Amino acid sequence: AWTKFAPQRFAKAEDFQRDAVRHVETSLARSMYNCDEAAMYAGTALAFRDRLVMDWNKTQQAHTFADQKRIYYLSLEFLMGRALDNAMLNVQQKDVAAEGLSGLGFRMEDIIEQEHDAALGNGGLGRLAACFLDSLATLNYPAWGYGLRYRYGIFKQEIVDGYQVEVPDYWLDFNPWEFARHDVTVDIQFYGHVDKWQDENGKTKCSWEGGEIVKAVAFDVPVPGYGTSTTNNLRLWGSKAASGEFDFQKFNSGEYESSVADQQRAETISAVLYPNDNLERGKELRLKQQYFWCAASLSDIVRRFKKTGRAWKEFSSQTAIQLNDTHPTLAIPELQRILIDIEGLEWDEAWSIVHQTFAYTNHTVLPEALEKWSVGLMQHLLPRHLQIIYEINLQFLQYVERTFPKDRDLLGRVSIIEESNPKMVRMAFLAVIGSHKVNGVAELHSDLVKTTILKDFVKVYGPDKFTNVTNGITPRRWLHQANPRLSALIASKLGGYDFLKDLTLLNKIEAHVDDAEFRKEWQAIKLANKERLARHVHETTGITLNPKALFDIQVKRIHEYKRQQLNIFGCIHRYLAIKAMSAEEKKKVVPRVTIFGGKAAPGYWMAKTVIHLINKVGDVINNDPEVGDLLKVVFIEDYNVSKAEFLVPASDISEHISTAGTEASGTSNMKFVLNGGLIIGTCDGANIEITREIGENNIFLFGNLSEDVEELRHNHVFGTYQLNESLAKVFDQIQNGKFGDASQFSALVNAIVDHGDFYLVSDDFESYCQTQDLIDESYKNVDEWTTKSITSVARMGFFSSDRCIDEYAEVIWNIEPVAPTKTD
Ligand code: 26M
Repeated sequence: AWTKFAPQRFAKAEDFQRDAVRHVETSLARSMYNCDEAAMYAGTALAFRDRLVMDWNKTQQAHTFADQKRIYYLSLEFLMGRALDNAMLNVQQKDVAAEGLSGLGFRMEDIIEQEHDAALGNGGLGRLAACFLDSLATLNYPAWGYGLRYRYGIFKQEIVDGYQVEVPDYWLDFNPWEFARHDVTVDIQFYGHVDKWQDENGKTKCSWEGGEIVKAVAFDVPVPGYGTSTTNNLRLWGSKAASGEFDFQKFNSGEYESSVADQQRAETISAVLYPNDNLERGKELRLKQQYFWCAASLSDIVRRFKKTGRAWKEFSSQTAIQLNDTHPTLAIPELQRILIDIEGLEWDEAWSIVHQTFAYTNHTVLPEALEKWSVGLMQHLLPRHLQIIYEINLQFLQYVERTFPKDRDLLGRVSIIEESNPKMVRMAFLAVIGSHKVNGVAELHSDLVKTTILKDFVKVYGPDKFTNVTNGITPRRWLHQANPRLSALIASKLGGYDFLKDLTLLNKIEAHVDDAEFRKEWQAIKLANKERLARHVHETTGITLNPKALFDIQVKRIHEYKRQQLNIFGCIHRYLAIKAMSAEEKKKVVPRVTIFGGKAAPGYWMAKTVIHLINKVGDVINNDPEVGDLLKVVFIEDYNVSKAEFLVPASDISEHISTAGTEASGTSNMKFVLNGGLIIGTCDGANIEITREIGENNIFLFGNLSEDVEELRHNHVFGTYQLNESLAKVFDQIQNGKFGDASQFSALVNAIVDHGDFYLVSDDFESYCQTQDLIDESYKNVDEWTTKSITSVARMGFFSSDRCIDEYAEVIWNIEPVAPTKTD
């Protein structure tokens, strides 16, 4: 009976207008005579939020009623981007809203632009979590995400004189998408000590006493699926002081200031996202964040389970918890602690529940990214957890010793505790031991996990514990939302938008590859997307781009292993070649625009130097009249999800050129190909599977293979190699001051010339440049290029995050969807 109050689907534009205007006038207390784009954004968001909320409530009720196994995705990062456009498209009402807005005198694009990105993540790992939430809801899985409600997301990047400057990203001024649940709180303990005693049966018991308490407050964000009423929940925890507004004790005794300071200290826990990508630095506040979030989430999950009245032995058949990298590994000893110290289970029974509940996804094999925490710090912050970790380790090592009695070294190699000075807790090992499945994110990566960092664990557990789930991306955001015209063209050939729910249907467009009209529209869409990007570049940098030029894009975090330096050295090489050409020769050159974007971690000097060099090289090339349109080099400031949405559809070529064996998967490679761009890439991460799907004629691969990397590095260390000649000429120019003060770039050059060229830039340079030449040749043949583009898109169905989530559901979680409730 209550459903009659539910907001109705907007049958016509007027229905939407009525709700949006009502929100502007009542929720915002603004007159429509004084309604700017920001206010209209708010009204629109609130009108759609009303709809989402009804579906969300019904979904949660239905999931409680179904009482099936749930999946909890624990991630310190959710790189959600904007929500409004996605919400309108997922409930399939964007057209109605666009008509309504236009009737009120607004343009849809301008309204969408008002929204601040939710940038609670660094890069690939955080965006993957966001794609997974979209797929989980779309596929009707009963799933919750758990994360932290950072007050500051990833910093905003400004480029000043060619240098990166970091500016805080305060994003919570107006956020209509979150609901503060001030009644859903958890007390989180830190520090203190462990008391040990005998209970009435003579059993030894432990309890964690003293220390300090911080309160976790839940903030819930609705996650709508596409074309379904299922709306899942993303729960983000914010921290605040435990005693509420003030510690009255302190307040009354005149310690006003210290009471305020306590409060601020508590709020610091969820204040800021650590801006490192693939680098671990061992900061105490980061460990506090991790425990705060794990403990709050686990308490919430256990509370929900206990409400069902089921026995503990059913916990792992009702609950799957996925660990997004090792960041939530403390959830393992935390659940064990809850079960034995608080719920009174025996160790063995508790441990079998824990181990059946968790699964761990590894996202990197880079040694500097593997999490380790000093035993001293853990002892101080989480004394009971350290004890439990030691006990887990003891039992594990006893098992290893029994099973492999002759291999004494093995014990030291697999121990959770690294016997270094100081001693360290190896989080990846704890995650492996506490999980029933471990997966990598692309085939090559999953193999490398098994043969390098977790080799000994394959010996201990056998190979079946380790598996691969190749990453995917949501076609809703990365095709339909980012490239509506391409999505519409595909729909026109496929007789509708079913492909957005089953991306393998894309293969049906291959039948139209020779259809002249279709090809013409395909090309026109790419050109229009490039024109839009060119407008953005002109407005933000003053640089004029020729939209007919070959657009070459590399956007991702700046990191030595991703080798933006290879790309910029390649640009210099191309520039030198153009400078040496006659007027006749220049006529044959394919004009090219090379676009970079990405953030460097604030403390990563080498990465910041790469950004500086890109900007300086751009200054020289873009202002050289002898070059003109033949080459432009552009750095896009503050690359983020929203910028990706217009960059990805505008590329002819994108670069995925990591040293083989270093990029676990990559996901932007999938986004670019899905939008009709071709790629230049190494045999690394998901590039390999993309090649297998689309065919090797449709991708430009180059460079050394992963299996040869070790030996090549050896050659550098022992001086048995020669710096590539073309690269040497590039370095000459840099060192001559062609791009400004040479000393600024010496570290970058020396890393290659003097310090072993760890990422093998020199070894791959020749092959990289040759492949770029091949790309130019291929681009000249418009027909051939268009065929490659269409064929590639047709074969990208495999890379939907829906396929990926279905694999997790079947192989790792053993969970089934819940039928959605009817809408309206
Ligand atoms: C560590 C310590 C302190 C602060 C942050 C970190 C940290 C943050 C992110 C460490 C690693 C982080 O992410 C690793 C990552 O993003 N890996 C990427 O995961 C993607 C999704 O699976 C893959 O596609 C990328 O190849 C992989 O680099």
